[in-house]
Amino acid sequence: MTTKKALRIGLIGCGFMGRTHSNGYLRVKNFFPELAYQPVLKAVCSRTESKARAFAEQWGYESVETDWKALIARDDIDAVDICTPNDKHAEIAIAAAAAGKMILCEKPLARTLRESADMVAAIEKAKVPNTVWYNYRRLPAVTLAKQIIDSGKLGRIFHYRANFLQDWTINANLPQGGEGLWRMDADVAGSGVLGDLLSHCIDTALWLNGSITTVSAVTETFVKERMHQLTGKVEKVNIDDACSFMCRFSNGSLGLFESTRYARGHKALYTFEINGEHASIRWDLHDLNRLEFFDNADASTLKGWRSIHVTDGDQPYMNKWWVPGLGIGYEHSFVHQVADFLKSLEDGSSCPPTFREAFETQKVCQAVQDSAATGTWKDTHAA
Ligand code: 4PW
Repeated sequence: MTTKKALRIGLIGCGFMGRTHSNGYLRVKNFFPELAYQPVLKAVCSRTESKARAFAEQWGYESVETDWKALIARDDIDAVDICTPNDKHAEIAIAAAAAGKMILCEKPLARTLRESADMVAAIEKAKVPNTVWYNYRRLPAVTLAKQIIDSGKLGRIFHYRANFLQDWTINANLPQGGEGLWRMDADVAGSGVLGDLLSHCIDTALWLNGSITTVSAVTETFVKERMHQLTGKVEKVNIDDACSFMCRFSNGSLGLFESTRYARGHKALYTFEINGEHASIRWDLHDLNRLEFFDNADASTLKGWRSIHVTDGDQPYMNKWWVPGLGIGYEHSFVHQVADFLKSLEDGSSCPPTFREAFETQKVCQAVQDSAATGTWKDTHAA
């Protein structure tokens, strides 16, 4: 007999992100036993019933729906988790908010700034708990970076540098659109690497280093036409295959961001480096339990980059897992986000980034898009 309060989840979409979130819901109770709420996997929704049924069986959902509106209408769902392709985020979130459901929305918030603004308005009108799954914030080493920066150890910050590199779309014969390839279709995704990859870098940067004021960007689409899986025709490719931008932060530091799906040899390399007056920090997703730290206050004979293996119980989230020296992985960032969301329900706090906070990332993305289109610097507040 559990004394926990149930948070009844309705998951919409059962792709890659549906799996990462479901895994988070399933594991949280074992590692965060103190939480008052416990997720109950009530229903999963996919347009294809056989897919929903197979997913429900694999992950333990009690029931299936094939129409997301039916899922939202159910009285036995407390929270709607949006894991659909980006073109459905706004419509579902606005309807779910109107139905009084809590919402956990996969990133990016939406395809456009307009859609994002409507989502923020809907959720704030409904006053329902909400969060956006920018999961990398909740890797222990990234959270430790936040703690170090907030403690003032870096002093004045001069530079923020981030990359997100992949190589899976180099093949010119790869089709666009439809099952598994909607990220290649601008009508569905809204953008290419900007929304898919750089949005992560922007979210982390805003969290660690504060707001971005102006941007100057370039984008490129290396393969101009691809077969569209749904129409069977060769169609123009409208996503950005690569996107780089430089920017100014409101704290006076300069930023440099690059993302591409054409960096041969890189599968998902997310890195950032921050250079301050007194110290620097760098992090690499491929070695995600490690934070590198250079402190100019060290004795001159000992000065050098420290390699901090972030596995100690005193470090963020790590007292929940194994014993010092034993690392955790990508999946745990989602477990942590579930845990933080459940905690926020207990104490009435928010679980960042909320829709309102993720809207700031959308503003930067819009300014980047506008800058690349016009070849001029753009203010993010004008976006
Ligand atoms: O959100 C991103 C995805 O769309 C992920 O963090 C990495 O890049 C892995 O897949 C894509």
